[in-house]
Amino acid sequence: MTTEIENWVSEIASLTKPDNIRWIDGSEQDELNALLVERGTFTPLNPEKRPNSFLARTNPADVARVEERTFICSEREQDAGPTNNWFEPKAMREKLQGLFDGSMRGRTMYVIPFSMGPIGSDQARYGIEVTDSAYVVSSMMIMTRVSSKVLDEIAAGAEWVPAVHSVGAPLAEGEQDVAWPCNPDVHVVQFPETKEIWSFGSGYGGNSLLGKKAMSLRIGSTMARDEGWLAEHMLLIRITNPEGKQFNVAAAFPSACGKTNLAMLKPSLPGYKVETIGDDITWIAKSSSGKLKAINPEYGLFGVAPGTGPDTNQHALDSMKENAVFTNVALTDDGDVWWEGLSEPPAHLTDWKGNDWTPESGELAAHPNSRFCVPMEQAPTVAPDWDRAEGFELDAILFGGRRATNVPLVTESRDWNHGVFMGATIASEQTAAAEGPVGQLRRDPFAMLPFCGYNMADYWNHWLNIGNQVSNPPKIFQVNWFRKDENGKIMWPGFSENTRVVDWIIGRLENKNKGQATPIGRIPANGELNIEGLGLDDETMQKIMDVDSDSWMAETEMIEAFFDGFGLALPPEMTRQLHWLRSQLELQREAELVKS
Ligand code: GTP
Ligand code: SPV
Ligand code: MN
Repeated sequence: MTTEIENWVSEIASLTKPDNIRWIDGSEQDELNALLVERGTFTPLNPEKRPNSFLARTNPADVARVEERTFICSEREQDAGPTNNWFEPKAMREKLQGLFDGSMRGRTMYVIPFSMGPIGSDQARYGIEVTDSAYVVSSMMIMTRVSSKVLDEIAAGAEWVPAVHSVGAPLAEGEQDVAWPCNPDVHVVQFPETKEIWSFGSGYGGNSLLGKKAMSLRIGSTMARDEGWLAEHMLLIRITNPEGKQFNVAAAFPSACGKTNLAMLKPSLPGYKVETIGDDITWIAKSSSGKLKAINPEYGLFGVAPGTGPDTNQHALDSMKENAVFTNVALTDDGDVWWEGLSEPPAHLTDWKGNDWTPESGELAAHPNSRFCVPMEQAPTVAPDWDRAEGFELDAILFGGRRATNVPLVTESRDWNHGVFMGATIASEQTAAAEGPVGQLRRDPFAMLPFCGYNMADYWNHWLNIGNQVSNPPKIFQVNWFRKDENGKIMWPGFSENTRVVDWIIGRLENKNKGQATPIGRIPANGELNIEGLGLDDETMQKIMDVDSDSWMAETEMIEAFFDGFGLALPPEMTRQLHWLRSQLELQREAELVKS
């Protein structure tokens, strides 16, 4: 152990004033789970139904990431950019000193050494999280590699990210604890220059499991900028096609927009195989062969429960048969879990708030952002070599979002720079993964809006540079599973049937499909997308693929307004791409006029 870490731990302890300090080495899972049961944070599930599994119910006010309370504290406001909440670092430090002063009183402070990426790999990065939440420790042991070996790596000179977490609910002498302690004054704070994380108030998900969004994306993206790699909100899969050829694909979709589902895709076309490497975060570096290579820095899955059922994602269900922690799902009368989309609703449940529930209750039994948490290794689709240190060379990158209108099922970019424009202009209807108005359309570039640790415009520039530094970058596509008809019904069957889109994309990589040029990129030519047996008529397919010049012209206005917010930081290439798109839309409009 280094004295640097010891000094830091005692410094944090003298600020937060816990009763005890406990160093975690990764062997404590069972002990902590038992403690969480004793305290009432965990309800053990029926071991005959689901061995070694638990249900946690949070405080109903602590159920999702809180983006309004997430701060990037760079020295200069310009370095956080217009899409982040910036706060002056010195003022924030003072604020944090106040919040954390005595915040762990009456509790144990756990010290968790963790690694994002295989320990010892040159792509791995280390962190130490201190927390007063046993739930966080137990979850971190699933989601990251928690081990005292991390301390050895640090002692041997590796860098590490200090991450401080407190639920902000000190206990007075003799005070009875609650099942889910938290504090409404949530602060999730990143200092990109000193690579520090401070999180106060929330015990939930990305707010408190600091290896995830805070380190792997917010701090990760700034490390990546400085060191010449990419830290992304992406799933990572290896696809084997019917000819036995393998393709590695990463995909960025905003929160609750389908990453975990695509990561565990159960192919609907014969001869295809999809193996899971990662479902939420991908770190990408330049490989020696002129390609980009990727790893999943995480160690577990923290997936959205609602909507996960035998018809949508059987593989995900298989991953959570045992050793699973569920948060904010409903409890069945026989001690198992339930959520909307799992099966026909049972006659009686205990809902996520702990109340009696029947189908007549008129409320959701599970919170829309309820989650399951399991080790990666439990995914039945996990690639046997998923955590190999050398990573996986990327053949394609997909960008997507929830778009009821405008965006076709699949579009191929013309080249890398156009692909970066596609990523930069992704918009998506908001989901329950974050506090805020569900369903409202917002720009979510690269699905990184809540996760980019620096100026988004500089991040686009970094993307442009990385692609142009390698000789064989992956091809970039945009997908949209969520286009709706005039009755508000999603037209594309999605889930397993997304295999058909994957099939077309691989056909493009192999140069077997030609596609059809449109102003926004190449879409499948007539007959190229295999829709055999789906029962989709021509009119519906036409609507799923349609590129409408008028509504796209309106979209360019929105894109321009969004770009304007970045001022001089906007890479000129983005403006060039926008002009090109407009000129192509003009041409299509003229052609349509001639035709009519
Ligand atoms: P985060 O973990 O928040 O980053 O979410 P994610 O991107 O991994 O999303 P996930 O795969 O968990 O899916 C979120 C929701 O979208 C679930 O309710 C899914 O059932 C639903 N979903 C996923 N894929 C599809 C699809 O192809 N079609 C439709 N209609 N819904 C989908
Ligand atoms: C997301 O919101 O993108 C998630 C869940 O993956 S959380 O871990 O809370 O960030
Ligand atoms: Mn996510």
